[in-house]
Amino acid sequence: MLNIKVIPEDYVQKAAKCAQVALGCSRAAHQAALRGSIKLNPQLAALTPKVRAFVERSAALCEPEHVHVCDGSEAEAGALLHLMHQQGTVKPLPQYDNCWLTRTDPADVARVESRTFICSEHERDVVPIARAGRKSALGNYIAPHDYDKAVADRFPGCMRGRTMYVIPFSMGPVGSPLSKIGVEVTDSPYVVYSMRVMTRMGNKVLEALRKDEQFVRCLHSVGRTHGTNTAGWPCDPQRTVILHRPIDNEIISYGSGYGGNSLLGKKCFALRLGSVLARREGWLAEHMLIVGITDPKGRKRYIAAAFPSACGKTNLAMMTPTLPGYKVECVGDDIAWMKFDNNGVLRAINPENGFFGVAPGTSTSTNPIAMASVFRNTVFTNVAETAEGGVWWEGMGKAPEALIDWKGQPWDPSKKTPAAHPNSRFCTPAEQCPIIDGDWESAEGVPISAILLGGRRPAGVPLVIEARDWQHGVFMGAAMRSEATAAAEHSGKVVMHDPFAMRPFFGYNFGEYLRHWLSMPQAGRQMPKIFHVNWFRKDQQGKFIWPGFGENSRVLDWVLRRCDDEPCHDSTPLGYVPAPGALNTNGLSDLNMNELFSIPKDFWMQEADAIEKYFKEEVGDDLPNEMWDELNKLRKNIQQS
Ligand code: OXD
Ligand code: MN
Repeated sequence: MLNIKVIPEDYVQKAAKCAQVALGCSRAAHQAALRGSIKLNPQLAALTPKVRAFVERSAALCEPEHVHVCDGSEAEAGALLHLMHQQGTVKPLPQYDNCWLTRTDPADVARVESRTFICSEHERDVVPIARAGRKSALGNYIAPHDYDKAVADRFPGCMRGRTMYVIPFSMGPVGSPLSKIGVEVTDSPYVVYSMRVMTRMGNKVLEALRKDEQFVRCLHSVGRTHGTNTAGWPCDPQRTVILHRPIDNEIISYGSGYGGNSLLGKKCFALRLGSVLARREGWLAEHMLIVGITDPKGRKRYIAAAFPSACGKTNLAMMTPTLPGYKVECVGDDIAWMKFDNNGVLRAINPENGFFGVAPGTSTSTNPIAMASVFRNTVFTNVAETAEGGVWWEGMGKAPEALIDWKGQPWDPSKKTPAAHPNSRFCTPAEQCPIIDGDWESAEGVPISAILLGGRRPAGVPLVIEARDWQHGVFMGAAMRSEATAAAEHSGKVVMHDPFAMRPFFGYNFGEYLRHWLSMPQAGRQMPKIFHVNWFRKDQQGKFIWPGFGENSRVLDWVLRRCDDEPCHDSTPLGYVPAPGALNTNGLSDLNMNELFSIPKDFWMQEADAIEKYFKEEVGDDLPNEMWDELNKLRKNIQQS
């Protein structure tokens, strides 16, 4: 749980009062707190009353030197870059057009799941009831009292001497009925600049707020600096905490400037709070890419796909298909908000406006489209720098002679440390993607025909399996597992359970999440088919069996044919797989189809045991019975095979 510092009682009381002032006290009280303490920017007068009250309360708590309301303009973005350059946060990359390099503090390089909490009155709102005596690791709960204390311990005066930026932002196209608005206040110009890429922000959102004043309050500070790169990257890694209080539409993040910890529209809003809103309002907020696929007959369909962080979502979202006649267009690479429309069609929007993609592994052969997107108007974080003022990362191609590594030191390949951090990123406007879909900003969203689930499974799991029906698909999602990646603080090649690729992002009890998914089929709705895919199976020698990347279009071809109900499948104990010859493998040599699709009985008996253990230990009484029914079916099918 939270490591709350022991501090003198009178300080706690003072700070708690201050926090109360900041987070929902009466107007009179916060005005009293403000009196004489900070200079207020005249821009504040233009804010709607609720936004202004939030900004003023935040300012009273954090005591910034200045408050700046972001308009989202080019001029503002230029000024931010200039300031960050002066402060040593970014440096220009002269080899490209308007590209910048940031090196973070080495202690602030990824999402910190262990310090990310959801607050609610009852623990069970957030964490499933696990087997007696064990605490479920699904969902990190914080009680309201500890939440307030965590804020009181960290925020009072934390922005002294800094500017507090106010970022009005929209998740989704401004004005779409599927979009939602947030306001993030932050003391990090890097966050402002990145939010301008990752969301729609500025005056147009303030305008929208004048019509509907509802918004999610996001408070962020990099904290009173205790990092090592204090000039360029202020942060307070020892005391980092990321808090969500869904009942109040509130996110509060302290101590980290990195990605999902600080760009609060992304994981915090679009997934954690989003999943709560989605359940309340009857839609789905998911960790999924969205892609449009046109087949050789010219028919276009869209699919959404859930893979855990750093498992190739961006690659699939921007795939260059090798199958002749196919065309792929990108709607989004990380998050999907999906809702059934009045005609029963599931429609999806990408709530984001940019790509915050993992750089290592991206190359002209793995993802030429990303490579064609990222060398303009991009902030690179923690990649290596070349002598010519360019960037490099592992997997991009041959390493240039002289490199500066992500820590700013000359890189010595003999030391075997990576030149770029494994979770180094590019932050790039989506509109720069050469295959961005014509409808990527469509207000009503794009129609979803199929949902793919998957992960990194080196052993036992076939290339593609179609769920027999929706309930079976929900079970597949609940049972998802994947090798850990560098996107969060986990290390090693351990295979982790990651249901629906949402394990770090559930905003409420996972058992209830499953019930919500199970409630989706309703009269008049056209349910998308659900598939599980695994591009990462290895042979006895540890080599990938399937070539992946553009060749995954062969799997998409089969998926779309199944969406047309073409009888090109065989039934197996796990679900449907391509019938012999149905997966188009023309031109692929040395492909061991038997190994790719084998269903080893011992492996699957163990897998069923692991799923049972996980369900019992992590979800317990909150698991819907339908999931036990599906597990029993799986066991029976495997036993009889
Ligand atoms: C991401 C993640 O940054 O999933 O998208 O960690
Ligand atoms: Mn992600």
